[in-house]
Amino acid sequence: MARKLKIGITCYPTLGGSGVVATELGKLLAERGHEIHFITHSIPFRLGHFNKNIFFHEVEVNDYYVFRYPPYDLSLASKMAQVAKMEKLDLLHVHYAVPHAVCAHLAKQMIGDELKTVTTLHGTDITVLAQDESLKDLIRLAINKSDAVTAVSQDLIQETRKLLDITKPIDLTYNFVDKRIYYPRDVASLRLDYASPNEKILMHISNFRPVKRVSDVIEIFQQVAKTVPSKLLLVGEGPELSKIQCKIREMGLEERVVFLGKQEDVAQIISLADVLLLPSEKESFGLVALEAMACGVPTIGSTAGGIPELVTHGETGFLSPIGDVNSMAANAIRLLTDEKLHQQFKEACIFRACHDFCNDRITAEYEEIYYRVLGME
Ligand code: GMT
Repeated sequence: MARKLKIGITCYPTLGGSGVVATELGKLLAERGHEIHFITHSIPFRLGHFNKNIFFHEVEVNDYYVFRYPPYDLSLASKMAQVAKMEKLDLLHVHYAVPHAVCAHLAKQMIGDELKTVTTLHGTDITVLAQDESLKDLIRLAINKSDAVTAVSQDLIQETRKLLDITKPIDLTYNFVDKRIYYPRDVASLRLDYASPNEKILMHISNFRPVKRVSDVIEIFQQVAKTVPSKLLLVGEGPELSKIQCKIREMGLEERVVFLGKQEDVAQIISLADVLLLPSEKESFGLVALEAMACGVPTIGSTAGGIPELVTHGETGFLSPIGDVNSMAANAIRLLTDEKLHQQFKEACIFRACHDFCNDRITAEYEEIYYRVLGME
């Protein structure tokens, strides 16, 4: 049996799907007997219960008076090296090229080549940052210096190659959901707090950044609400929130839209929905669509980035070109007015999430990559 590993994990601990995936992966690896050391600026928000194999090392930023900007990245690199040395880490698995993979490269230079580094690309580090000429060389360096690089969709691999001219192999490792947490919850009585028995629930969950096109969500809902008695539940918050609130008032939809703000228990909330709306402009994977899928909720969304690798058009949801709100609304109406079709989609969703994106399968894929970089195949 292969030896258990000591793994350092760095991610953005407080927001977004990348932090969720990194934290859940750490927890699953710990359950499999590996020793996991999170090296981040605060405790990852999904860390949850105590586990004897999980450790947290806080990165504290030096704020000397000569620093105009406190250098978080240098503090992180030093902390990575310090933890790697003290805990005799086998490898660092970092989520996001900039700055995390750059810091891991610096840490490796302090420790030596025996410390291996694995970088997972999640999207905006490539699709947004790599468009900036001033950052391209840095991102390329971070990728080329990693012992292994993974990306969360085939689309992101292609984008990375195209934008950065990278020839190094990139492993495809899809995001996953823990099937012990993400399954259709019994929310019959909770549902009555949001919608009457004859109403359908549409839901959108995001960080309300412009790339999520939350305006499209409202326009889709406006069309749906004309023919289907329904409510729209909006979960999350972010820069576009007040603009969206205005739009909802202007359209006279206040009575039919409910804002839930940021929520922790996504599985419970998503189970309330009949469909999830994800009309994003950019989406390297779309973790929320997978969370919905595992809870039996089909997605009506765009064909952006990696969404089509996750949502099978006509089986687990319907996809339309970015910005085509008429088509998205028509698809939502079709699903919400055909009970038999909706039930069929729901079953296909649960099956696909369990088989293709389940925690055991993807965790094993990451383990395989770790053993490969350590020459322990
Ligand atoms: O979508 C965001 O704005 C958050 C971002 C993040 O840093 O978590 O999400 C990215 O990583 C997720 C996990 O791999 C993916 O599911 C999202 O599709 C990806 N977002 C984008 O590509 C815009």
